[in-house]
Amino acid sequence: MRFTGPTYLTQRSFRLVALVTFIFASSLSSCSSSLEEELAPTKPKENSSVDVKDPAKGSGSDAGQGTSGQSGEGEGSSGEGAAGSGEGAAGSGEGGSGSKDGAEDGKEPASDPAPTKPGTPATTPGAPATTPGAPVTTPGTPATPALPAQPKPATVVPLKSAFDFPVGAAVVKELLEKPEYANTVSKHFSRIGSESDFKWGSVHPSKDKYTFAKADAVVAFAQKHNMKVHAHTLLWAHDGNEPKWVKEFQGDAAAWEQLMKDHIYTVVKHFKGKVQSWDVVNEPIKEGGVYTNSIWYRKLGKDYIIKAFKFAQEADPQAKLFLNDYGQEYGGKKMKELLNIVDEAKKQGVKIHGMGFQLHTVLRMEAKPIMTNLKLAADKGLLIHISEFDISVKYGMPATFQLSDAMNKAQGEKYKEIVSGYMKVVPKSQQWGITTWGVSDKTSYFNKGYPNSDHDYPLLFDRNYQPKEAFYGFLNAGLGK
Ligand code: 9MR
Repeated sequence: MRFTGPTYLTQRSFRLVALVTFIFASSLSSCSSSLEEELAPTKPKENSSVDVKDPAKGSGSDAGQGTSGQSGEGEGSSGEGAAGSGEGAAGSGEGGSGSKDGAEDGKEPASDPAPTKPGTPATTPGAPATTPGAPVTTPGTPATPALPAQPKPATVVPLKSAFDFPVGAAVVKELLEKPEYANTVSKHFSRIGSESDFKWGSVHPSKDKYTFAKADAVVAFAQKHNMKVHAHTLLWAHDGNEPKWVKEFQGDAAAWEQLMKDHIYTVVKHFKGKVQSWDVVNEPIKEGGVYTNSIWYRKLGKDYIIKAFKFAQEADPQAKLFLNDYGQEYGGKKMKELLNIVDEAKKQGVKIHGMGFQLHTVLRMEAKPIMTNLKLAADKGLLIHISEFDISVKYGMPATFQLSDAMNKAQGEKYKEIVSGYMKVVPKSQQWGITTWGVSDKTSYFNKGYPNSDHDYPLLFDRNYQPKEAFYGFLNAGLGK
């Protein structure tokens, strides 16, 4: 669907479209859930994270359809200007262009991969957000304001040097073997995260087998370079991400609880003293405050979340434990329910230390509502982690889209705005830090598995590991420039 502009819509229907679009944006921004369900390969990889992003093997799923199912359940936005102006976002999507690499296998995609099928609509994780009523642009002609370049120091200073909280990058073990990737990570980041090496499928591929080699290698890299470790994730409330053997496990509720406990105990204890913080549960709540219908929810009810935190706390009382989700930065019932879980856990004597805001966002998303909701969580006394940060720019762009100078600068400014906003609204003692979801655009998650996805530029470093305006925007937030 493509809208030519608010002129053709009544104010009311435009708002409705904007809301649906925003909800769509939120669901896609997690780059998970239903899209992954659609694209899930039949066989999970042995001893690897479960890569469910292979549209070439997928069903020709429609990204729009895949996520609009979720959006039907909820109200999404807090109504603080978060709603997107939908220009073709709702329901757009195509059969997938074929994932190029991936990064998890340590193969980097070609720097200028072949464009996706000509004529396919461009979709992107996330959707544009402007204030309802604002003019809508035509795909291919983004209204990117002309902004000045970021001030730059004479030499490239380490990003981490500008911050007194940890600045992290989520890495992929195999990519750490590549010098340019490894050097960028060790020079600029003070914390390491991991895209998938700690996930259930990676560390616990069959009932009696734990495989820690990959995650151990990530931890060893961090130790060598004096970095902290934030591990992701003990449970992902989405069936596509637990291995087949878990889904096929038979037993009553007590047996399921034991299964979860064994996993959490074994994994957390293995990394005790080496991993400072964990995403205990990832993405438990959907739009509208609805619980994600995962196997854990079906077998144990909503209390599985609090139980998971309890087990993690018992396994390592020193570790800081996070509830990680996407889209709650726009408030609404989703945010409310996440905060309810925190309160309920407290009542039960279980501590949820922090909230992870993934913040896979897009260039035109407004920063203001994000800050309102970071503050809301901070006001609860939670540690706040921006846990999977990136800013996608290719929404509505053709498959051959190259990052323009104007967009590069606008992205730099957006990084600066969000990072400085975080520093402003989150009290220092609650700033758990900011982690980007990857290192360079070359190996960004968003450059694999999505239609038209080889042409996104969401991260701080370009395909040659050179700092972009995004890097300087982030840096300048820390330097107060
Ligand atoms: O970036 C991760 C990708 O490499 C994996 O294939 C995928 C499935 O395990 O998970 C991606 O990471 C997701 C993260 O675990 C949770 N939030 C959304 C991230 C992007 O989908």
